[in-house]
Amino acid sequence: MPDKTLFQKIADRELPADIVHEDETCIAFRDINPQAPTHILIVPRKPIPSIDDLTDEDAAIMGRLFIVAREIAASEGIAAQGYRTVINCGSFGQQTVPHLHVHLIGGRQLTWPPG
Ligand code: DGP
Repeated sequence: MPDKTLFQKIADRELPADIVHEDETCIAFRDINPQAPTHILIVPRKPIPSIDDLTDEDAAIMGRLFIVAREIAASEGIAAQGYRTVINCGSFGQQTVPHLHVHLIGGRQLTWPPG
């Protein structure tokens, strides 16, 4: 059995986090280093390392992550003004935790393009 990822340890309550949502597919908690007033990570329970590892069997999981993002945006009160979802991938994408996750970022005016 491979070592658990950081985010699996959070999902299994082995590490603390400010959890805002969980269901059988995913867990969502506040980012430890928020880049905006609302910055939440939505993480599949399945430890898919990155977008680059996705297969057809992960399609429903990925759909669920974005449905949950919409639901959390509503509950956080950021839906009307708009928000951003981001999935970093690999070194050039500046992914630092090798367990796929959606960043839900909002609560302030964001800029584009990203750095
Ligand atoms: P990424 O760079 O896309 O892999 O994003 C990883 C995010 O995870 C980053 O924004 C910081 C956050 N993070 C790292 N360690 C922890 C932790 O222990 N707890 C929480 N809540 N967030 C973490």
